[in-house]
Amino acid sequence: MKVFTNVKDLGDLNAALKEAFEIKKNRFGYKQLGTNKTVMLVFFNSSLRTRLSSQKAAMNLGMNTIVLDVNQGAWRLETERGVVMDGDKSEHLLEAIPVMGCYCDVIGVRSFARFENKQDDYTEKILNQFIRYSNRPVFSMEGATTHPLQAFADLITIEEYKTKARPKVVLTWAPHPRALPQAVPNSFADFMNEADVEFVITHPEGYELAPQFVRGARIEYHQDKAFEGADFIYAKNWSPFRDDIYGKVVNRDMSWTVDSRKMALTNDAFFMHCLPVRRNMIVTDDVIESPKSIVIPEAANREISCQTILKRMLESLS
Ligand code: AN0
Ligand code: CP
Repeated sequence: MKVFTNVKDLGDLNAALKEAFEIKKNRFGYKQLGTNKTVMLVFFNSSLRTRLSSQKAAMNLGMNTIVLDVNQGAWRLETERGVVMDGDKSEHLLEAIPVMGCYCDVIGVRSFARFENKQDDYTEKILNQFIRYSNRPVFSMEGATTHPLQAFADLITIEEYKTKARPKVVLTWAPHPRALPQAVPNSFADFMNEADVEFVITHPEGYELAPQFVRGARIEYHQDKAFEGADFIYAKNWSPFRDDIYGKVVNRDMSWTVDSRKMALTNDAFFMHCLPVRRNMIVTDDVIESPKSIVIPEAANREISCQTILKRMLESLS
């Protein structure tokens, strides 16, 4: 595997899940693969889970890890070609990326949507430069439009907790004070559309996600109706994709917060969220603390999704 940015990069999804569960049972069984190999984790944005789970996954495989927080200690990077660099940026990505590639075998990149220019975000301007110029396999640790390590971990978690062959999975928008990217819901939809689940998305009008991720999923604008009979509730805030309101907060309707009244409409559903979560905005304390909340095992599976990707990337070296 040379690139991991979306579900298609996994090939056969059932085979990928099988591999993930084998790794979970025997996470130190592949230590030889990573001996004398180095992964570089490049963060343009904050992280708790991705940072820690990726390092743990690399350790399990016997790899060394270098972490670079671009905004802390590195030179400020210019990302636009053709700019006269007479401002505050000392180095260009076009040199920085191949230099980073010299010191490692695999690269992970976190680079969120900037919401300055929709086209720049949706063409993955930063991540694609790493893919093009690093000369190394590159995996997304949340790009501008996708967060595939999260969605793969989410799918692993749903496989573990489901009690029927084809569960109903509902992705619900919920309010948040700041404009958040669409990467998590995009990837969740990307994966759920390929998985054997009944997939429903619910959100206020104006919050429609990009069609290439929604594909054939059912959209239900009435949140209560969407929750009926659900086996999994996956909550997430995102900002609008629509051109005229792209990346803006246009709705903070607290009636969309996931609470126990709404959970009572479901088929005793499990509650999921990628974290970090704002309590009593996205979800009430009692729901996230309930026995049906699986946010912690979901986060634990981030180690497994990342280890599966790193293992495949190591196997593709040489
Ligand atoms: C980010 C997001 O919504 O994309 C990261 C989630 C994994 N969340 C925040 O910035 C709060
Ligand atoms: N879920 C997730 O990616 O969390 P972090 O932003 O803390 O890495």
